[in-house]
Amino acid sequence: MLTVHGMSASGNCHKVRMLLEYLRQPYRWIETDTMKGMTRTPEFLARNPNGKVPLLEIEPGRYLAESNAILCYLADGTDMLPEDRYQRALALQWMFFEQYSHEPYIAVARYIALFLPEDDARRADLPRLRDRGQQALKVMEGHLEGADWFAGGRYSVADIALFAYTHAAAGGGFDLAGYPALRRWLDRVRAEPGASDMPSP
Ligand SMILES: N[C@@H](CCC(=O)N[C@@H](CS)C(=O)NCC(=O)O)C(=O)O
Repeated sequence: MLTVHGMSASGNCHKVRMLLEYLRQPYRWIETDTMKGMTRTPEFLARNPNGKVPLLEIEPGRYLAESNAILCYLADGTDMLPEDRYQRALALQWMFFEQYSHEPYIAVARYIALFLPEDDARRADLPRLRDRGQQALKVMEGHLEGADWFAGGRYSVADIALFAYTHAAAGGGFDLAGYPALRRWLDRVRAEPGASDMPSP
């Protein structure tokens, strides 16, 4: 059986849970709290030297890290990864966008706002992170004004990747009121099998 080493309050880990639930694939979830140093133990680093979750254990001793790589692996051959070459590349385009232009701002702002003490120096970064995060939300809004989904004309791994931290953006101080197309898309995703909001930390 597949094993996911993940933290329930992490959007990157939530992506994996949502896809496994959509696919109705049995799995075991090992709660791995990064705040308690569980990704920095010698045992965990032997499995993923980068010390991060999610980590998928495909079979004993065979691991895969990086949330969006895990999504592609699990979705291979299913309706969640577009078969068409261009549409599949568009799904990847949005997943790379998520990792480079969205997650580093929206997820990091959420982490600082929700998990770090009030006097933590990293709070000084919040205005810059929120500004850059708004830019990513505007790019998504522009796309969603003309399309229901991000790739392939239907729900796919690209939607799951972007849903993870977008639906939880309020935790980072983002107000989604000014993004009507994006809010309609969040509701479309929520209506898909296996979709769920992340539990509050
Ligand atoms: N690019 C990675 C990012 C993973 C990541 O940053 N994981 C965080 C939790 S959201 C983590 O494990 N942090 C623990 C640490 O850095 O010590 C992915 O998409 O999987």
